[in-house]
Amino acid sequence: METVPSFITPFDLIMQKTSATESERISLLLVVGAIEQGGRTMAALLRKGPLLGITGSALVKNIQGEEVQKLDQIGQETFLSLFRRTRAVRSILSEEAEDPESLSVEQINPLLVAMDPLDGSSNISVNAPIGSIFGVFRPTHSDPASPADLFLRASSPLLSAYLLYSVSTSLVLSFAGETHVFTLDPDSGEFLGTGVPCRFPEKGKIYSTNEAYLPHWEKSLQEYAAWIKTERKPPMILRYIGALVGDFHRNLLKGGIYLYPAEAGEKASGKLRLLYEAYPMAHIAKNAGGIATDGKRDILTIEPRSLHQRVPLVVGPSDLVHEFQEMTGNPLSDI
Ligand code: P6P
Repeated sequence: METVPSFITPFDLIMQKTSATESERISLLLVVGAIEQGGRTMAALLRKGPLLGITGSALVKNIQGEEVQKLDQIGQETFLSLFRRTRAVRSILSEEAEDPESLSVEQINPLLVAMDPLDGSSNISVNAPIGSIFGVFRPTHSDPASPADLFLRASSPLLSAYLLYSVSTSLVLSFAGETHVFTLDPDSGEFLGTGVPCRFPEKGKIYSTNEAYLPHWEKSLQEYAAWIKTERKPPMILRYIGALVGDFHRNLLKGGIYLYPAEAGEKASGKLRLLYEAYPMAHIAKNAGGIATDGKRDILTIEPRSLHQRVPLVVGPSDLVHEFQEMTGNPLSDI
């Protein structure tokens, strides 16, 4: 008789771990439930996007000065309303809004959520992979800190997640020292995973970066980019989707390093945001046997100075990140 594979759900993962207090676990379940529901909603909208006339530009710029896509706004409103309904989120920081939004709470241990509701939205109009990224933090102070202070005092994420809208819809969750991959069953609406923690493969050969900017990189990075294609044994191959979640996910499953370095000029601090892109991806990577740095330090040791602070991002399996750090003169001896 054919054995049916046994799957777990994100609910099972949260319930299995004892690293959270009972009340905090309830808040986590509510927040993860909101992420799942938002994933189902966005996946359904993206599948029909071109037919609904929602894949284009909203003809406005966000606080980052970036052109907003209609689905960026839809993603923002979708996740915001779902988190609001949990009554378990004290404040939300989003790439799409300058200031955090404070929400009414009923749970004893409410949480903080930092999110990029739709990352890589320039891929929407060409039907290429995009994602949503979430960092869930425990408020470190019960005093009436300002919403901004709550995030600036946040420690490492309690739970991190991303949704990848692609051939299938994946939900990757990192919690209590493990990273797990779940896949949306479009028929049942459930996100199902094997229960086996996901780990980066070693000796990966993929690097992901936009080499168009190479002339603006520091010399040591230009030399690294040349070395990995010529003298390194084996040489590396370039794969780049233009959406962090898509590039990271392929690298997580096949073994690869993602690089978005600082550049001379307007990207002197890099492009990606610390609180709702670099932190979550660093947390997910760490619990999958990887590391994220800003080229010099572990991302998770960087204290945020501002809500939308940008950082250079190097993230991937430990062996490839250590190799990068060695080759660019910043060895990571202690991590
Ligand atoms: P570029 C998307 O805008 C994003 O923030 C990441 O998802 C992606 O990896 C990067 O920027 C792409 O940037 O400059 O190569 O288009």
